[in-house]
Amino acid sequence: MKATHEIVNPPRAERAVLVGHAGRNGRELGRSLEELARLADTAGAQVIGQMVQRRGSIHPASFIGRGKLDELKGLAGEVRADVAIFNDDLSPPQVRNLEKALGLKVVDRSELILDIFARRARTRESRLQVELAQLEYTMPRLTGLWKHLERQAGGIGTRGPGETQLEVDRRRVRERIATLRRELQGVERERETQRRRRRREFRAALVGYTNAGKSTLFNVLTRADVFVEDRLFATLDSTTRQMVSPQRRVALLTDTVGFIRKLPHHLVASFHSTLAEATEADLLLHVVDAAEPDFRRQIAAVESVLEEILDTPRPTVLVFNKLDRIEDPVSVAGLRVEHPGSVLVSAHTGEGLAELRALVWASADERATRRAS
Ligand SMILES: Nc1nc2c(ncn2[C@@H]2O[C@H](COP(=O)(O)OP(=O)(O)OP(=O)(O)O)[C@@H](O)[C@H]2O)c(=O)[nH]1
Ligand SMILES: [Mg+2]
Repeated sequence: MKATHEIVNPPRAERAVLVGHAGRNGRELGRSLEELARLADTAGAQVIGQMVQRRGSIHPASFIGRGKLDELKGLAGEVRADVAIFNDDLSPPQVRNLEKALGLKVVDRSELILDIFARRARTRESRLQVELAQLEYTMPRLTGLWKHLERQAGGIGTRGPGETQLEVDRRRVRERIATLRRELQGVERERETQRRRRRREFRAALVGYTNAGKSTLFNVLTRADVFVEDRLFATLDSTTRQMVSPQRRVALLTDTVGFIRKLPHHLVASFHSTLAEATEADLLLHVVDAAEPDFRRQIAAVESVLEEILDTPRPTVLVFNKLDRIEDPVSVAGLRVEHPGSVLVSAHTGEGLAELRALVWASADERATRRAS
């Protein structure tokens, strides 16, 4: 019999419940959960519920306490959730225990960020970097599972098929990690050669929190056409272009991957070659979304990643972007007072860009003078 109609199942977004732990500061958690919701959305999930543990210490076995666990199970059932996304990083046994108790997939913040990076990786280099970070994050989980089974088994005749499979998995992951490291070393060598060639030119790099407007500024400053989107982690690869002054002077400008609070350490490590473009620049332009109420904490998060990746501190200028979205002139004046030496711009209206350009050329002059003397 011929089918008279075709049933098409559009890929359904995963239904997600967010779980946060308040620690001391409730307001901070609110902002952090908003960000988690944006991350979940970027990863293609639909956020349909949220639960917060306000008090109490972290439960070693299940992260949240017994009562909250029951509450979460109830909520997840009610809203028909597919996945629970935790705002904090969980240990491998915690994930296992939670999945078992809830009957749901459980994902932590680092895994979510890694997943977004994996979806967004386009070039060979970023794909290798993301896969390496993912495997390194997964590895201890496999190990954890293995130990857990080992303990359960024990005694004669315990070399069962399950156990062997895990051993195989673990070896495969290790082998793949080794291959990825080797391939990345090759890519890194290529980049290093490229960078050495550029060493004579003055180099500035745009760094900053994800969605601050780095790529937009990059496009305006270099007349390039880099992908811009109102989503987190639009950029994963660094791009370098020339910036040319009216006097035909040339500097190199690099657009880089954005940072975020609690950026998984493995990602920072495996994006080393991409970030090297930024860390070797003569000048860092730290772009801040001035319209974001939480911008101070975002600045701090970026500074802490920079500290992790820089051998020596670099000359850095704060660039407050999206000035067009701030209506209150008082808060603009406040920014100037709070951060002397910063530049206030709008990549959209062009306001302040002349000042930003002048600052780059002044910094280039300074370097030229230093080198001449
Ligand atoms: N209103 C306003 N929006 C801006 C401005 N600059 C950038 N945006 C918007 O902010 C969003 C993020 O811009 P991007 O340039 O992709 O930000 P990014 O810092 O490169 O982000 P990642 O690549 O994710 O790190 C986009 O929707 C831009 O259109 C600005 O000056 N004013
Ligand atoms: Mg970008």
